[in-house]
Amino acid sequence: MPTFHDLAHDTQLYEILSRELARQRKKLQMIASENYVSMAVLAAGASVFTNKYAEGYPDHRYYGGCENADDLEILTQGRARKLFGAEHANVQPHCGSSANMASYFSVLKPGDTILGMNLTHGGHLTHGAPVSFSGKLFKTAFYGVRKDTEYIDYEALAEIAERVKPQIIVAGASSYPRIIDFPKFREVADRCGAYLMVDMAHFSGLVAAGLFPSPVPHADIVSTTTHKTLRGPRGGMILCRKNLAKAVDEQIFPGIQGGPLLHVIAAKAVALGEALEPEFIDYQRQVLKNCQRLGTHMTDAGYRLVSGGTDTHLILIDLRPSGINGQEAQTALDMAGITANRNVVPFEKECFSIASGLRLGTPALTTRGMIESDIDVVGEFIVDALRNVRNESRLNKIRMRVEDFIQKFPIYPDLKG
Ligand code: DSN
Repeated sequence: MPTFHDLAHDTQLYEILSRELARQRKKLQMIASENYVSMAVLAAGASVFTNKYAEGYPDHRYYGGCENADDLEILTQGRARKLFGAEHANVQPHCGSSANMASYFSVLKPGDTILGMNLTHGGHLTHGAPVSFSGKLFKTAFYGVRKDTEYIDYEALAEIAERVKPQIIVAGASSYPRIIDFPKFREVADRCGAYLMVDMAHFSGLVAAGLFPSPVPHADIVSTTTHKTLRGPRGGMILCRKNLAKAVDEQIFPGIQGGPLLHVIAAKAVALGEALEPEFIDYQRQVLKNCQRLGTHMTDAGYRLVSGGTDTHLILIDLRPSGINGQEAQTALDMAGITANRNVVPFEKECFSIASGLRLGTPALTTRGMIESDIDVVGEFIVDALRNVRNESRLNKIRMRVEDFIQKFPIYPDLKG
């Protein structure tokens, strides 16, 4: 496997990579959409497949020399289908956005209507936000959460769907900490004759482990990224029923992408293989236990969790009662050696760049081997930092304690940087 030392002649790049490795090692990674891949995933991602063009699909390529690329893609598709019980898998999307774009293009015409989750209630940019291609090319309508419970308002969803008659309904979110009722979405979609698409990027690892309801039996199309709870390389994937396979494939290539990133597909194959192992279920169980514990810790310390808790790998803290905003919290945590991201909370007035919430996730810390008792320690660091956002010396002291604590959870011990 190539190592950092193969880069030693490029001192500028070597230095940046070394710093990034050190950052990932010594900070508490709590961005809910990040994880640490295995050495095997890293190795596949750095493999010689990076040299190969393979536009097309297995047995229908536009280049010679694709026999190994074909085997690789067939293997990866098979693992994806098996893991999620899907009829068809396209493993070529470079990212979640291109997976979503191809999903829309396979069943919609420009000007059709997407009904997606409101960005400020936890939805994603590509679910119809005006700044995204999805909001520029399509008409949009949005559902959200109830003000009282902060759970998805399924009644309002049904009413809006009835009124706007969307061609597609998108379920799935980036900062919604609760189980999603896919049969209910299906019912609503059927009633207005819409396709149902589920973007399971955040929780696809939990779905793979059987710990979050699978959208696959209910949705026409399921998109995902591969690098969040699924713990693979950065990339995307689409699962669909057989009747949409051709349309989806044509929209990825030649519709919106050129040559597939075969080295990334190789890394996806490794990650999907890992997700098929029984240990992956244990891992995801621990992700959930850790997140429950983190939620309890924060609630006990007086913080308000959006929807009152979590069923998933993430919690969303409403910071308004504590008198600080999301930007201040994120900056203070960073100084304290904790990486997280600010996030808007439902019905708030702040702009996205300030935000009133803080999103925290446990996938990466769990990969490092942390269990509930470790999460208690992490929770103490977080609370200490949030109570001292303007006290630089206190934040520095917390960072030193974090750096000491995290040494018990080494990551990439064989990588030298
Ligand atoms: N940007 C991702 C996240 O952090 O949730 C979603 O794609």
